[in-house]
This record gives sequence, C-alpha cells and structure tokens, in this order.
Amino acid sequence: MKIILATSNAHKIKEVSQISKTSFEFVPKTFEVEEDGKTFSENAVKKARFAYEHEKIPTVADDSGIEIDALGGLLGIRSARFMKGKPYKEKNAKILEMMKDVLEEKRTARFKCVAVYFDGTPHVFEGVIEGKIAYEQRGENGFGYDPIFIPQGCDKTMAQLSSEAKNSISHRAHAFKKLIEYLKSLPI
Ligand code: ITT
Repeated sequence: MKIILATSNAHKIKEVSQISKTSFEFVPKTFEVEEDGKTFSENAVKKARFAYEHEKIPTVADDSGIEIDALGGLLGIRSARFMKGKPYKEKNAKILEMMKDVLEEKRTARFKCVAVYFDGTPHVFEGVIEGKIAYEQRGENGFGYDPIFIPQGCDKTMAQLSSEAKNSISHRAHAFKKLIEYLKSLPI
C-alpha cells in the first residue's frame, strides 16, 4: 500500500523507514504548509490533510518537538522555528546556556511526536520519550536536539545512540509503531 509521507525533513524520512520495516510504502513528498496550530496534533493533521487534498491518496505526517520543563515547556511546537536559520550546534548551545543554573533534578524534558494517518479522516497517534537535558552536547548521530537529550535510564545522549537504538525507543518510534499497527488492522 502506497502512502505519502508529507515531510521536508530528510532525517524523519530515514527514521520512519527504519521504524516501519513493513510492506507499507511511505513515499516522501514536501508540501509548503504553515504550521500555525496550537498543538502538535493540530499541525500534524494540517500537514497530512493538505497532502491528502493534493495527492488524493492516504497520507502520513508528523509534528514533533522537545519540551523542557525548566523553560516552561518550550520549545514545544516552536522546536523547528527556534533560532530559525542557525545551525543546531548554536541552537543547542543556546539552550544549554539558558539551562546553566538548572540543577540535575530540574533538567527533565521529553520529545513528543504526533503522527497522523489521513484517509479523509485524521487518525492520530502519539509517542513520547522522557529524559533530561545534558550539560554539554555529545554525539553526532540523529539530528536536531538529539545531542543535548539523555533518554531516561540511559547515560548517553540520543545523538550517541546508534540509529537502531534511537529508532527503537524514540517518540517517533512509539507514535509510528501505533500508526503501523492501525494500518495492519485495516481490511485492505
Ligand atoms: P516537517 O514539518 O516538514 O515534517 P520539520 O523538521 O519542520 O519537518 P516539525 O515541524 O515536526 O518538523 O519540527 C520538529 C522539530 O523538532 C525538528 O525540526 C527538530 O528541531 C525537533 N525534533 C523533532 N524530532 C526530533 C528528534 O527525533 N531528534 C531531535 N530533534 C527533533
């Protein structure tokens, strides 16, 4: 079954193909959609709906980001727009600077992903990974805020994990595993 994966993020495309490992064919395609929703879910539905109206076949989109408790839940839905145009090395350095006086137990954070399958109706699947913000950037794998995020129960940052390890525990893995279970349950 062919499904459009509406994203402009090459890292997401790689991760979804590693997570899915199924007969579903996710075909990546970029659409210009303004992410002006108030929640991950609103934005993910908007992206998937836009792609569906354009392509006329089922689509999938995800909206995701990092929530840092000591920053009042930021970056949240602004994760992609924070310091837009700057490299992630600088964005991550800025976050670490903002967190410099925050004690270990207050450094809690999480990545969230809302994946939407749209076939005329939105089907919404959420994934979360809890963790904390590191004191320095570590690792070269993954993308975005992975070098400053330490998953719960782990002593490495997400960017120090292999892609197999990240894609078995990540917020995206949790959301897309639910989405794929749903697709497998469809009578097609
Ligand atoms: P599309 O909207 O085209 O899919 P995008 O990169 O703009 O691509 P989002 O709007 O969902 O995607 O923004 C998600 C941002 O959150 C992303 O750009 C990263 O900064 C961050 N993020 C999401 N998942 C992440 C992950 O697994 N590791 C590190 N950072 C992540």
